[in-house]
Amino acid sequence: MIKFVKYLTAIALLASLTTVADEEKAAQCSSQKQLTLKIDGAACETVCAELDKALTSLDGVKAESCSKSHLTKVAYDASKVKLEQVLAAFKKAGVKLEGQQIELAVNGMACGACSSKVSKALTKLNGVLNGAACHQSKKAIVLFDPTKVKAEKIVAAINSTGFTVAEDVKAN
Ligand SMILES: [Cu+2]
Repeated sequence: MIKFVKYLTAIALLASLTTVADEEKAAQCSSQKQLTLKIDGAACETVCAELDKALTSLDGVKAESCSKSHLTKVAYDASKVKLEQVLAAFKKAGVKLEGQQIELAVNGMACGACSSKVSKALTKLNGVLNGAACHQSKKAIVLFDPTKVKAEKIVAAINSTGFTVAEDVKAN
């Protein structure tokens, strides 16, 4: 009988633990952000490692830099750290940050004229450093300054051309 009671207590405890874990997960979802940042083409493996160290020293930040693609993938908790702090870590590590990069799936582009229409709309935007759409891959790759323009505005610019972004970018 005692064993049975212990068993029940364990289940109750387990149930309450799962609830806490779920709540934590929900909170993480709302403040968890992911960024892909383009870095200086001169950054070698050692520099990338230094950069990752500077980034992960921040509370709630995970980072992985690739010295081949020159992209740094950063995941951070916006309730613990601000974007400005993330960007400051690049300065601290002595790495020139070219901008934030997003890849968007765009519906409706059928030929080169379509993709150049999208590309034009992108490069016209203030804060966009480079925007290129391709009708073959049906994608637009945009490099921008995240302190000047938001991903939502980039999506709106694409949608204004008559072609539509197929995904939600709120996570960016
Ligand atoms: Cu076309």
